[in-house]
Order: sequence, then structure tokens, then C-alpha cells
Amino acid sequence: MEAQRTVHTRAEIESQPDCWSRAIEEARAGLPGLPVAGERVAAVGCGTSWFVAQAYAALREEAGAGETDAFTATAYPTGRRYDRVLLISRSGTTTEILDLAAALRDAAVVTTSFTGPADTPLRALTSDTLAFAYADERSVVQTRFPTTVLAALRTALGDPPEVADARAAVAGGAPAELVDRPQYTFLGTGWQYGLAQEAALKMREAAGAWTEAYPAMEYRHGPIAIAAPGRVVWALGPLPDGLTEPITGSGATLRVAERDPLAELIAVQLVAVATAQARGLDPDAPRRLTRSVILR
Ligand code: F1P
Repeated sequence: MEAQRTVHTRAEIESQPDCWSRAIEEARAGLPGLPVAGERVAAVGCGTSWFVAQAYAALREEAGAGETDAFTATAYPTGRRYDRVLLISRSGTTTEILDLAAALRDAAVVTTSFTGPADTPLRALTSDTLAFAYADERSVVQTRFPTTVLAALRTALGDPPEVADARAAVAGGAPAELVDRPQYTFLGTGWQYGLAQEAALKMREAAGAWTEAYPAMEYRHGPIAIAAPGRVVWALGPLPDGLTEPITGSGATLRVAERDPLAELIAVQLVAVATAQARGLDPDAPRRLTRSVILR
């Protein structure tokens, strides 16, 4: 029974290369409701969807496409003016997102929702909807939905992810030396910081692991104090100069991504599932979590 129940999380993780291929194809053909270059944009989500928003905001600014902020739904600054607000929610039912969507609709702000199913309560509250039904998930813990949304958004910004890297990550499985370690710190620069946050959340949600995440250069400003033999420091993208030696000198295991950072996230997802199983946990039934947080 346990083995059967864990099948869908892993199957969803392993389907990411195909989901990304479709997202890239569709984004190349043109997706409705995406921001136009130069618009002021805010991207909003809760949990994993917040980290998708963070990564996208940094990517869009790095691409020179326009000022872009990222917020959780309850931290959205209602006093600011945005040309378009992107509301990301796999379920389309998260209470804080629905509350913000209603407030934005009442204030006549243009919005686009990114959901799994097409028909959600969020859809009725937003100007445009982009549904990714083919990347929707049975799992509580999100894997292919957020990466597929990012694949589409990256493609729209002219930087599609490397599907071959995703296939390699799936084929490589969970690196044994990174499974079931006592502590993990994820690092990223620019848009990869959002990925680092998502990587850390994945390990917490699926495996109950002690994880942290920082913009890479912040690691020297305190967090390195917990680096120690047995613990893992995992950079989702290239490590800035001056960081490698202090980390390896601490005795911690250092892993630096050599593939597309979004594909490296697949390796983290596989490590999260393997770590959960090593700890006797069911990654398909994470403790204290529900698929969507519905408050009333
Ligand atoms: C957001 C979310 C997930 C998290 C948990 C609870 O859901 O916070 O990121 O993993 O399952 O819900 P959604 O708004 O994207 O549906």
C-alpha cells in the first residue's frame, strides 16, 4: 500500500521533461494574458507558488522585460500600482489568493491566474486564466506544476529550459550521497534564489528535513556557521567566487548544479522523496499538509 501511494509523486516528478516540452511549445505559439514588455507587474502565490513568483520576478527583470515584484498573497502592497498582477495557484482554491483576487477585481486591476485545472474559483475572479491541466498533480507536494509554469514563463521571456537536462536529472535519480542528511542549505543567485527557496520547502514538506535557503552571497553572512560534516550545501546554479573553499573547509558536502537550475530542482525533488522514504515517511501524505489551504 505504502509503495503504491508513493508512486504518483515520483511519476509526476518523472513526467516533467514531457510537461516542459509541451509548455515550451505552447509558450512559443503565444500564451494569452502574459505581461507585455515594460509593464509593471506583481506575481503572487502562497507556498511553492510564491517561490515560482519570486523566480519569475527575478527572471523578468534580468531579461529587461520590466519591473516585477513578488509577494505572498497576504503581503501584497495594496497601495502600489501595477499594470498586471499574476496570481499563481495550482489549486485555484487557496483562500488568501481568492481574497486578493477579489480585492484586485474590485479595484479594476488586470490579473492573470495560473492554475492546474481550468475551472477553479480563482478563474471567475481574474481577467485572464492560464490553465496547465496537463501538469496538474494528485500530490500534496508540488513538483511538476511549478516547474512547468516556470518553463512556460521562461520560454515567454526567451529563455526556455533545457529539456535534455531534465531528462538527465530524471534518469540520474536521487544521488545516494545526498539522501537522508541531517541538514540541507540551498543557495542561488538571481532567479535561482526562488528555486533555492522551493528546494528547501520541498525537503521540508516531503521529508520533514531541516533546510534553509539563501541568496548565495548571503551564505557568508552568518548561515555558514551551521555548515558541518554530514550536512549538505546545494547550489542550484553556479557558485559565486569565494564561496567554495569556506564551504568545503567546513567539511559539509557541497553540490553545485552543472545543469539547467530548473532541471537541478528535479534532483532535489527526487532526494526529497528518497529521504522521506529513508525516514519511514510517506511523501504522498506529508505531515500536517493539505493540497490546498482553504480557511473557510
Ligand atoms: C499553495 C500551497 C502549496 C503547498 C501546500 C499548501 O497551493 O501552499 O504550495 O505545497 O500543499 O498549498 P496553491 O495555491 O498553489 O494551490
